Amino acid sequence: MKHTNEELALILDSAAENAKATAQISNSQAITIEDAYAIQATSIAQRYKRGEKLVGLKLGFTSKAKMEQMGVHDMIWGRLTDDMQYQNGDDLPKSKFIHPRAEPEIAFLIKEDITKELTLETAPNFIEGIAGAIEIIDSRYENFKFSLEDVVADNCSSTGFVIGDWLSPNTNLSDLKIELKVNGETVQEGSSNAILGNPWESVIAAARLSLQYNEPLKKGMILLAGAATSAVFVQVGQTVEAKIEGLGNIKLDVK
Ligand code: OOG
Ligand code: MG
Repeated sequence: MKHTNEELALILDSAAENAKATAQISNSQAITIEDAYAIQATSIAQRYKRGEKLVGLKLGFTSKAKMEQMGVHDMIWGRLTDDMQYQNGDDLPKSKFIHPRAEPEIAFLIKEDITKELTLETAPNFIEGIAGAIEIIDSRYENFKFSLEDVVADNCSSTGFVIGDWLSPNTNLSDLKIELKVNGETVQEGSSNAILGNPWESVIAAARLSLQYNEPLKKGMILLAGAATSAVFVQVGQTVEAKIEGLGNIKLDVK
């Protein structure tokens, strides 16, 4: 059966709210990338109606590791709300999610509203802080499988994130060792350079996309640059930790 974009948005929102997987849209109907971003916006509007606030944006598929793991080869962006944020060391209640995965991230804190495209030279002027982070992704689709359009419509699997201590925007981001640990054991390893060659390129890309899609990156908002490594499924009883050279450790206990 074919659905309207509005109907698809409501299906995805309710899959997220009830932690119950839904069928991939692309299994039954073709949508364009424009449809997918419109569905994402309508679906997130349901969260706003429930009182959630937009606190940031995220990029996806900025590294080869992620593109290869998920079989999707274009950069995507999604929205982060206050309800998705956890504090470092928090418990992560697995029952709120369908099949959550964790991935190590680098986060930027926006210092000034970004109203124009940026370059490697100008981007630092718009950044207040840099931090290590973990993103929890939870595709609303069965078996965590999707096309590019499917995942964009599903707000790029966004479901949770936790940010470490904010450090100076002058903090070195070049070739930092990034590890994801489960119960103290390293399960994924990569370099910050895996993120578009330089994580600052994510700030530039996010500025461009936010202007293109008219979702401004404003002072105080968070940007997740996209994972440098593949994501791992998390299970109850695990401690999941991101260790990012120079940016510290970020941890969640899956309960
Ligand atoms: C989509 C989200 C991708 C990243 O950091 O690349 C993403 C997914 O893998 O489910 O957040
Ligand atoms: Mg991510």
